[in-house]
Amino acid sequence: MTYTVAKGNQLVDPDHVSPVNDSVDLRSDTVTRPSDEMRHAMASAAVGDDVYGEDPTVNLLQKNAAEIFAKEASLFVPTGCMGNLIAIKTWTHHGNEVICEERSHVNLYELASISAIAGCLPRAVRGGGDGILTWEQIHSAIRPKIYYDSQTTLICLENTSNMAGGTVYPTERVHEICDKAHDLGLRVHLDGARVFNAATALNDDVAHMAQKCDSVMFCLSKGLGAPVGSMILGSREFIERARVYRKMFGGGMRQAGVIAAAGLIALEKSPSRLHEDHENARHLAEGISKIPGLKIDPARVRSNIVIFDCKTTGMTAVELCDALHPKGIWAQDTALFSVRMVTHWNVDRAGMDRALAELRAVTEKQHGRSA
Ligand code: TLP
Repeated sequence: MTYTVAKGNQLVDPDHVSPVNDSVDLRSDTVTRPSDEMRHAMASAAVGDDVYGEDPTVNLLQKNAAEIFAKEASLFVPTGCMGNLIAIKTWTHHGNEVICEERSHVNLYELASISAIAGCLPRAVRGGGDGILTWEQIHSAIRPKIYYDSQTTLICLENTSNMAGGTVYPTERVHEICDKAHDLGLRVHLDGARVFNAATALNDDVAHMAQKCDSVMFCLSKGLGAPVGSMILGSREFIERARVYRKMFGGGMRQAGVIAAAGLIALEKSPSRLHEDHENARHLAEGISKIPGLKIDPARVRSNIVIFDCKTTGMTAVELCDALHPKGIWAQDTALFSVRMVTHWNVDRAGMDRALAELRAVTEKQHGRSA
């Protein structure tokens, strides 16, 4: 038996995953499928060997991304995980410490590559309930410059903060952290997997938001809807060093223009529609807050991520997700009693209402059972 698909905490035998074509898949915005426009662009993309720097479509994507972020250069990478790892490896040496938020993706969901490959100690700091770090919290985790202490070299910020529920860093906070970090000779990397969602929530532009960050990673393959790919950005010198690590980690792609073509469309067209996903997320959160047994404060939903507590239903998050699944509603457990639903362009308002109706039905059924 082969196991490939993760559902809840479990691994699912793919032979038993029914092809529910009309399912409302809210497990993540990573599940988005490319638009027809993207598919056509992919079919007709001009390509070359990108390891030789000769793929015109990749080169255009890198140029456009760098312009949008007002950074000197950018690099197309296969995944967000690889982008973060390349940035961390480029800024650090083995034995260094990297400050990050406790629930951050680099700390919890990148298979400990920060230690296993970059050789660094993640210095995980608990932010507030919103997962947004303050300079004071970061400052207190910086190691003194003494030869017998491992040295802090990098701070990783995550915007939006995924596991805190898509929360958003105020831009002034990011600027303050960067200024103070730079005064101490530290670098700041932004895991901006969903930085365009953050920009939408703040009504700010990504160039201003990331102006002082030394490097940025953002994903084309989440809310922006491309099938594959992420970008890293920074100075020309940073990107030249990053290119070496991309190759070392096996990320040197050849005729990658085929996927970069979809990325170009994602970058051009998708940011301006993300507000729809945010409105759907707020609608979903408001509906969830009215379902007995489920807890969420809709006012805290700023972007496309909705995380709610199901403890008082008497079901664990895995049980709740498992009960929803046969009804065609797919959600993701993120802790014992915590369920995540992520809105994206493949699920419309009617899909949100279907998810709400099934959530209500499943929790009422459970209530009847335990009454
Ligand atoms: N996040 C995925 C899961 O891995 C949890 C999701 O469904 O949200 N940074 C952040 C903040 C992310 O949320 C993710 C993916 C990544 C990096 C990694 O991106 P990929 O999946 O492209 O390697």
